[in-house]
Amino acid sequence: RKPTLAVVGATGAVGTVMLDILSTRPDVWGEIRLVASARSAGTVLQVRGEGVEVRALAPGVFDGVDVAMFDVPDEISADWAPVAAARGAVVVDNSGAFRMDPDVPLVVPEVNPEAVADRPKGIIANPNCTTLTMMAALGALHRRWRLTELVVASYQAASGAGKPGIDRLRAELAVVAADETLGTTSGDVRRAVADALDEGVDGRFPFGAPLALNVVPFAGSPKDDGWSSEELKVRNESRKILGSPDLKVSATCVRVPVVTTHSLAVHATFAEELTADEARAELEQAPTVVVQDDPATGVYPTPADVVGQDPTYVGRIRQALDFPRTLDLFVSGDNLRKGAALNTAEIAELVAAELTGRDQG
Ligand code: 2RA
Repeated sequence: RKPTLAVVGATGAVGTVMLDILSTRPDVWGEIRLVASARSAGTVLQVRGEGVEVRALAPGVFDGVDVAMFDVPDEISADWAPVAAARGAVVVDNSGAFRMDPDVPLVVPEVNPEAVADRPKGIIANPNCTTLTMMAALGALHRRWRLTELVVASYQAASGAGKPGIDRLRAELAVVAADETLGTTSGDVRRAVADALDEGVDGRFPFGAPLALNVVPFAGSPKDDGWSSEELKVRNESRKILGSPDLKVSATCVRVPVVTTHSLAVHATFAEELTADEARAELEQAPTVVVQDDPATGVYPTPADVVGQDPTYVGRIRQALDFPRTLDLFVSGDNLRKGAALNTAEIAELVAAELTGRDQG
């Protein structure tokens, strides 16, 4: 029997990509149930070429479900993932609610697939998209040279904030495209966006400042000592996924006016000396990593090219001039695919293989 899958949060930005992924990957699922808030119940969405009616989130929707993928806000996962698990589903959760719970594995299939099996709560967590964007590449390098220090700056797309984030960026872009004088004097973009969109009073812009014609050196919510939630997630989650509790990590998370695809500038230090050529060769062997690295001819990853693709793209691989065990590199990955839906689907497929094997055994 093929396992039954529930997709909770089927109508969101990640949920929409998930339905596409489920329609194009090898089909390991029997029934696929779509679940969302009561507001979306009754909507019919296409998955695997068929219309499926969305059900309202309620305990009964998990009856008979083998695997439940959640892509909903933290507080909804916190309440409902245990409900699904109690009814017998293995939950793969893409919220931040359980990622650092010691009884919940945090899984990137290229790095720590074995962790899937150790899930005392019946819940497996999917990492934050910013961390995930670099994990396939860093995992490959870590296996060979052991990562000891990681300094990153992120370039995060608007869709990290879901559909509202995409809508907001497009609305701001429409405002600035209409006036070619904008971007020439201090505060002109801020005033134009605030006036046109009527909600951007100082300090209340959804991204903290206008995102069109701008970059915003903050992503996530404020935490102690000036850090953002995103920056702390990069640190904590990288340590957990790589199994390196002492890994030194420092991150600066920045929002850029890109619709989808996060990038990171990575400064990674290893226990062993390595050259850029050795690292490039290692990354070329990694099945889900694509190396695009010939800057002299303009070959490097950019979000506009990477969006919609499954692999992690890596370029600008350099040996840091003053640091013999350190590489500098640039990574781009679609934050809705590998950064969210795809990694969740891959984890769910590992569970499906385990359940199917158990049935056969
Ligand atoms: C963001 N990483 O980019 C977050 C979403 N999970 O906003």
